[in-house]
Amino acid sequence: MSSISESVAEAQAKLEQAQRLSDLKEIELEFLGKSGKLTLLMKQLGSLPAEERPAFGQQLNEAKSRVQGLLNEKHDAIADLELSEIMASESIDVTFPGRRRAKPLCHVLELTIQDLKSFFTGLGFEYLESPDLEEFRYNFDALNYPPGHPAMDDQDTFYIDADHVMRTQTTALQGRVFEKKKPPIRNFTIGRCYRNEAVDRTHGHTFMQIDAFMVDKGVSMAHLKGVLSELARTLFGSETKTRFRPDFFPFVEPGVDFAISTPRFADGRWLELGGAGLVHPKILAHYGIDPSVYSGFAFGLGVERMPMLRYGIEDLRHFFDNDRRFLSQFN
Ligand code: FA5
Repeated sequence: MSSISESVAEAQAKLEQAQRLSDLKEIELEFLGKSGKLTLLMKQLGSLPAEERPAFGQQLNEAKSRVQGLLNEKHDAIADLELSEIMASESIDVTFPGRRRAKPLCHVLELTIQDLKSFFTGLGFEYLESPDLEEFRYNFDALNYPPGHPAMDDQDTFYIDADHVMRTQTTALQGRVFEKKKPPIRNFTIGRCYRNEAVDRTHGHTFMQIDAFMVDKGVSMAHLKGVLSELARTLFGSETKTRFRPDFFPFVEPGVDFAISTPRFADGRWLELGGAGLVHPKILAHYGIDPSVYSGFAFGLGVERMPMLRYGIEDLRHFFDNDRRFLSQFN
C-alpha cells in the first residue's frame, strides 16, 4: 500500500522540478508507461488476499489519475511557456526588405516574332502554323523536288520514318494551304526548322524561319520586292538597301536570294536573309490553280539572322543558352 503513495509523492516531486515538455514525457513513462512504476504495482494485485484486492485496486486507480492530472496541469503551463519562447526567438521583422524576384524577360527571338507578326498581319497576311514533324510529301514532293533531287542534300534532316521528317523549311506550309484554299491567298508562318548541319556561329541544327506567300491575279516580282524591301526598312531602318540575285529553289521560278545592306552594321556589307521567288507554275497547276490566270510570290527567311544583324549578336548559340545576362539586354 505504502508503495502507491510513495510513487505518487515521487512523481509529484519530479513534476515540480520539470522544466520542458520532454521532461514530462519521461515522467509519464516512468510512472504510467507500460513498465511504469504504477503500472507494475497493478501486477501485485493477484498476489494479495482476495479481501484486500478491491481497496488496493481503487487506491491504485486514484493514484494513476492523480499523477495523470498533475501531468496535464504541468503540461499546459510548460506548453504556454515554450510557445512564448518560440514567439520571442522567431519574431518576424515586417520592415525587413524582401528578396527581389527576377523580372520575367521576353526572349529576343520572341520579340522579333512579334515584330514580324504585326508587320505581315498589317499587310493582310493571315498567320498559320504547320507541324514541326512534317510529312515528307509536304516538305519535299509538294515543293516540286523530283525524287532523289540533289537540292534535298542541302537540307539533310532528321528522318523519323520513310514518310516523316523534322521539317527543313517552313515552306512546307504551302502544300497544306494550296490543298484547301483557292486564290486570293495570303499566308505566313513562323516556326522551327531542323537540319543535319554542322553547328557554328551562324548555323544551328534547329533554327527558325518565316515563310510567306501570296497568290492572286497579276502577282509579280515587283510585289515580292516591294514587300521584302518594306520589311527590311521596318526591321533595320529606312536607309536599308535590298539586293535580289538569281538563285535556285525547285519551288520558285524565277528564284532569288535576298540580302540587305545598311551602314548601321557590318560596314554596309551585303547580308543574306533568305530565299524568294515566284511560285513555280507547276505547283499552282498541280493544285488546280490555273497558272495562266494566277501567279504568286513566296519567300523564306532565317529569323535568328534578324536580331543578330539588328543588335550585333555574333553567335546564334546565345539564343539557346538562356543566360539572363544576354537576354536582359533586349528588354
Ligand atoms: C530555304 O529554306 C527556302 N525554303 C527559302 C525559300 C522560301 C525560297 C520560299 C524561295 C521561296 P535556305 O535553305 O536558303 O532556303 O534557308 C533560308 C534561310 O534560313 C537562310 O538564308 C538562313 O537565314 C536561314 N537558315 C538556313 N539554314 C540555317 C541554319 N542551319 N541555321 C540558321 N539559319 C539557317
